[in-house]
Amino acid sequence: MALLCTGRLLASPRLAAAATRASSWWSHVEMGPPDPILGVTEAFKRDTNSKKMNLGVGAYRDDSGKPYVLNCVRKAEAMIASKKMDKEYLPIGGLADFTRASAELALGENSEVLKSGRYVTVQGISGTGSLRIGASFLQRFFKSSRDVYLPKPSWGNHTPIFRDAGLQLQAYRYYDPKTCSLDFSGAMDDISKIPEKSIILLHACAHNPTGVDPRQEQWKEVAALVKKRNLLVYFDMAYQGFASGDINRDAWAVRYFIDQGINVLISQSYAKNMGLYGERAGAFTMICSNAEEAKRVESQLKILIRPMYSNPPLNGARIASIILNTPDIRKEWLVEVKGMADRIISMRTQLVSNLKKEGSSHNWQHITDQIGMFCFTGLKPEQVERLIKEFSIYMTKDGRISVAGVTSGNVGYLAHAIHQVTK
Ligand code: PGU
Repeated sequence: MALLCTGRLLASPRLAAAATRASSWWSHVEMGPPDPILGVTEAFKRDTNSKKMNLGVGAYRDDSGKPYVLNCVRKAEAMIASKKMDKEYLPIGGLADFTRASAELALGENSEVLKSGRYVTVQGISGTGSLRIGASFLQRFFKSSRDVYLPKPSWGNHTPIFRDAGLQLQAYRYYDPKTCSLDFSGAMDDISKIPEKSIILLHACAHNPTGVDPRQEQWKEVAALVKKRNLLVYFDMAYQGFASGDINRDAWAVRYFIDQGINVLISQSYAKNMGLYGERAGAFTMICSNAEEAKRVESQLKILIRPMYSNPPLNGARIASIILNTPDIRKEWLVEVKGMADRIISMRTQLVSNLKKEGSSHNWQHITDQIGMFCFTGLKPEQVERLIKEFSIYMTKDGRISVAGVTSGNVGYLAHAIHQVTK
């Protein structure tokens, strides 16, 4: 009180503010940096240039640059509205029709795991929340190690997700900036040295941020190695269908590992492949040794979830569940996923041909070789800075662009700008 009174009497507003700060509970709280990915959108929104482009966040846009709501989603929403469904709490583990269909989507219809029931799937708050459930479960029950090995580089949020859950982050080589492609021998070498019974995170497909995935023969070698090293495998599958346009092809690695007897953990997201970003629909699956073990694990997952958010949100899971479980709508969804993946692939080709037209002599082949939502351009931080400042083209500092934000209307402008900063 005395301090506050002094603050009011001070002549300079700056001193008064400092005095008020000193008297606060939170005077020690420092200003944090903006988020490396979502902060890009904030900066983009402030820009008034009519040519501005947001290639930061991985969110799909149609060819006129607009957010795209899938037709199958509109249909599912109409069904929900017409049935006048209630708004009761979901069970702690989420909507059963949704979790069952999610497991089936990841594992494949004929999976032995589904038949034997040796798995548990709970609904999560999209991909991020699902990863966090897994991280917390590992923190509580994985006794042999605290270490999680991430590919270098990985999605920026992986580090705080695992760190905040109380685990320690380590890395294995993954990407070779010299060739803009997979450093397969580096990855194998590093993985072979990971202490036994550690945790390794793998991107199931469409690796973020590099757009570089192992080929099937390479995946086989990785599977043999992690089995030999007895590593716990955690798959982040945020882009099923988005890499190749085919949900089964994109789940190949996950299914192969399971076929090899590797009991993996899987996080899934419907943000990208159903365009349900803000609905926060996702799932977390653990493959167990048998159905009885799965029941025990499930009971503990529920105990873990209950004090975090009690039970998950209803609407997105309902939408996804209708899409996955209604044959006609599911068919339409598969066509739409392929449409999104194909548009991205065609933008990659157009970007390269426009760069050639501009007269760029660099080798841009990696733009078309890479897959999924992102292209890891190889642009240096100072070139990224110039693209933002001089051209209002926003992207993350590491030179990643979300190809989903490129359209036939702006690909020419993008190529021109990239050429200007790289020539
Ligand atoms: N895992 C990976 C590999 C991702 O790229 C993302 C999203 C997620 C999980 C989580 O997505 P959910 O929205 O929680 O389902 N990454 C995008 C979106 C923006 C962000 O960073 O959250 C990106 O631009 O990298």
